[in-house]
Amino acid sequence: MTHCVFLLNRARTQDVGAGSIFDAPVTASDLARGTIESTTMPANLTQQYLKAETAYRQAATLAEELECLQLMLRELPKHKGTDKLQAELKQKISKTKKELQQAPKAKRAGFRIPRQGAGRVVVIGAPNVGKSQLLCAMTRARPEVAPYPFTTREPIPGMMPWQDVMVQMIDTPPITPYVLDSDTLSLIRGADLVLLLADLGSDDGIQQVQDVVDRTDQTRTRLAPETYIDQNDIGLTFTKTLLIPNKIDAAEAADRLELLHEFCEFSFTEYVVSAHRGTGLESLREAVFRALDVVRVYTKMPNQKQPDYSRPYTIHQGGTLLDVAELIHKDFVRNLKNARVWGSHVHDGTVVKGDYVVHDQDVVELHI
Ligand SMILES: Nc1nc2c(ncn2[C@@H]2O[C@H](COP(=O)(O)OP(=O)(O)O)[C@@H](O)[C@H]2O)c(=O)[nH]1
Ligand SMILES: [Mg+2]
Repeated sequence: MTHCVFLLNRARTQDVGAGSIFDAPVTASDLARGTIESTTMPANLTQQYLKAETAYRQAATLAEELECLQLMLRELPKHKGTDKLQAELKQKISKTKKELQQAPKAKRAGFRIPRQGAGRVVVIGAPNVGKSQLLCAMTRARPEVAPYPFTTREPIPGMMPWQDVMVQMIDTPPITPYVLDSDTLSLIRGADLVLLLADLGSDDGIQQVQDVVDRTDQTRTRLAPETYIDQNDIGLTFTKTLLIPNKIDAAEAADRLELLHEFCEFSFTEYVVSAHRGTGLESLREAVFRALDVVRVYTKMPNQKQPDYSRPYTIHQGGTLLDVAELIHKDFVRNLKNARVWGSHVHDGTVVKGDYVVHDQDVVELHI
């Protein structure tokens, strides 16, 4: 954990490290379901490995990528089932080292938006589907909305409030069979969730959303109902995606929605909205938060009566008290004796140890 903690160490930013693969290691059942192509035995990757892999996906620089790859190699269980992955990792490490030596410093600086809030959601779609309109409706960001394509040329971040947390939401340039820029791809790769917009306001909407999926399928950054990695091919990632048919207020939108279901065989969960009128946006907000798979934890000092309800820490579902401590300060991790917890799953003030799995909206009082 020493190398990739930069993702988790940003106290008070509610930053979370990764997508839901934390909680669901890729297993033999994924292989059996056929979601992962493989003829070899399952690798049974560990949580530590998957954490490193997620950090790799979200790495902002080549140097970070290299560190994460090296950590992945160290954490990889070494047995027959992981031979191929080991070889690929080693290859990737030496390639990244070379790139690091050659790359002029500016080359990969590229476009970076710092992660903020309980998670990162990236809004994608064909031109004119209403991506910018959705961001305007759900955040205070004001990307330009216009009735012609290619208005948005750069990713634009905003913060979506839901109850007492904020979720980062990013507007992106459009994707067509011919246009898909590398910044958008890396945003998708590092996102906790993708919102794939479909246009119900135009007869071309169905073909366009199919084109977006086909286009990403040609890359190694793909869309899927759940986030996972291909354990036999380290560059290939799948990011959890919700399908958002937009403009349900438009004439003939309901008919187009039926056609969409008939022609596109997507397995994404769907939320139908009108970004313009606001229809369906409340359900979407909640779905976005739930899809992040995080829990909120409030902390309180031993001498305080009330916890600080204004700024919950967010960590992945299944995370422990130690994970919370890590967000606060590394000294808390080292010196944690025990904690008292108030919440829906325990009696008030129950004394627990660091391995206690926190639940949404627990209040914790850490003792060091
Ligand atoms: N009827 C209707 N029009 C919308 C809706 N959302 C966006 N639009 C319109 O669709 C056009 C493109 O929107 P924009 O957000 O710029 O699309 P982008 O290119 O995907 O960012 C604009 O004229 C918007 O007013 C909606 O929910 N209903
Ligand atoms: Mg736009």
